[in-house]
Amino acid sequence: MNKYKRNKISLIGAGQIGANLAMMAAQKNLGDVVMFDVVESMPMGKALDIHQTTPVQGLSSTITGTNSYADIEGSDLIIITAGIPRKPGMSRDDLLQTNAKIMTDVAQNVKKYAPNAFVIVISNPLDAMVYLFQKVSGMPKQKVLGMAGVLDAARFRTFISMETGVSVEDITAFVLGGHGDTMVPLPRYSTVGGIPLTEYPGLSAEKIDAMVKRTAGGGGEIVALLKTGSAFFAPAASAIAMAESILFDKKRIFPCAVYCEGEYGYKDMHIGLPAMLGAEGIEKILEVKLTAEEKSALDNSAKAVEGLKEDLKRLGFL
Ligand code: TXD
Repeated sequence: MNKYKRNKISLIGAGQIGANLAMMAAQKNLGDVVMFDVVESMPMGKALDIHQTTPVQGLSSTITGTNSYADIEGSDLIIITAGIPRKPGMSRDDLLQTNAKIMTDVAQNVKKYAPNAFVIVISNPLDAMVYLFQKVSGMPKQKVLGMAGVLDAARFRTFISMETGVSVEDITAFVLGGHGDTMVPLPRYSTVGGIPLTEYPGLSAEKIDAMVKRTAGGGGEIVALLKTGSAFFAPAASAIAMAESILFDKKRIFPCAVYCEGEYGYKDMHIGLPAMLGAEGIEKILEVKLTAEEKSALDNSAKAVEGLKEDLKRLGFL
């Protein structure tokens, strides 16, 4: 096979995040893009529109839309955003049931048409959906991962930059745990120009605490401002950074929802941990020392994720 052949990237779900993924994948020259959605002809419309930006942007990727899973055949990478948002009056169980049904269908089709692909799941509730995808598809654990931590860390980095005035380029952030308000942003392992946040001159513990809280509620803040839907630009950019690290074997370290086999004491679950992403997918999971307080916050987050897994069992999906 020609190793210079373009990658095929299929997006399952062509909604808000899906459309931005298509645009960014083309802009980053990741490969040719296929947009799949169950809504009739909509992905074809969005794909054609995005394809028509390529002559103007000077890009060579093709972008096609489809309502047929057969068109994702042979994909190198799949990014899943399929799902429905919580509607007024809908219980958590109703939402979980609906999205779990969608994810089961997606997993069966991805396994059928693109069993060798890397898979990045974005759909919520994230940690449960990536776990379900892996169980239903049976695809290799090191090739199936969830996007949440990159976004949460990006939010933390943005807030640190807003507070210190330092460019986001010189800021790193470390976030562990499940996606949601139990996530664990770790100031001790976050840096400004290489200086741990906790040592940064003039930054009080109160200010750090406020940024940690704002990060944990970062998704809700945007939902409240938008009034309809949830964040889509930064989530798309985050998944694209993960995709780039895998497809170009960059070996970057990102917080990702990964399958645990004893790391940090967790087994048979997906939760956000720092991972090295390269040509093999998840090439390494880093275990760092945590204080008793940090570990108990992570345990609390793991408990919430475990709860979702139990719900999936109770509802008959596992
Ligand atoms: O950090 C994170 N992981 C997240 C997750 C950050 C932000 C948003 N996050 C979640 O991503 C959000 O809660 C949703 O579950 C997904 C997708 O968000 P998006 O904003 O793109 O939602 P849309 O615009 O509603 O798009 C979802 C699309 C929509 O076009 C549906 O028609 C489609 O999913 N859909 C399906 N596609 C394929 N197959 C099936 N069965 C299907 N059902 C619905």
